[in-house]
Amino acid sequence: MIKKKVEEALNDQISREEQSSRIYMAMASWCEVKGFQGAAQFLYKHSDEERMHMTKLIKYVNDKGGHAVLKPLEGPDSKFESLLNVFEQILKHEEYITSAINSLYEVAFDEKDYTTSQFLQWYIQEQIEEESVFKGILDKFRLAGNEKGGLFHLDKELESMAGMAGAGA
Ligand code: OFO
Repeated sequence: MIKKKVEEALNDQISREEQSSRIYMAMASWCEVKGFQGAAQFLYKHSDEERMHMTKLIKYVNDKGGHAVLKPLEGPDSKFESLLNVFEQILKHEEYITSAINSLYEVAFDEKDYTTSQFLQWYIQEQIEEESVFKGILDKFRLAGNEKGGLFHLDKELESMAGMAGAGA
């Protein structure tokens, strides 16, 4: 049976993953109406991946004898200054998620819940990969900023990343 403290910390992370999914869905929608079709596809896919992160946690909590509970969430922003601003916000958000996952790992470890610590390894690895993907995209923005049609090419590249297995994971 999972300890209450660990269950509560996991439930908080379920909310964060659900909120991540909503944030990226709202960003995808903004990109779509602004004509950034590649970025929209990339972010719709990323939103789906966050939902998968949420579902994986829900199933884990329930499987361990706890009860995964969904909480009310704030509405995400729906307007952005620019495409660059969208991706800057994503990296900031992912850095916040990384620190939340690290704190969650500490709770499980301190409670001597080594099964949950082991389960969370997947999320720790996932955060390393996500931060690296988004840092890479921001590097491309820096390069594209000086080129004519740079944003158009970047949007095309995001479209092809959306089509690759594991892109934006
Ligand atoms: Fe962005 O990885 Fe889950 O939250």
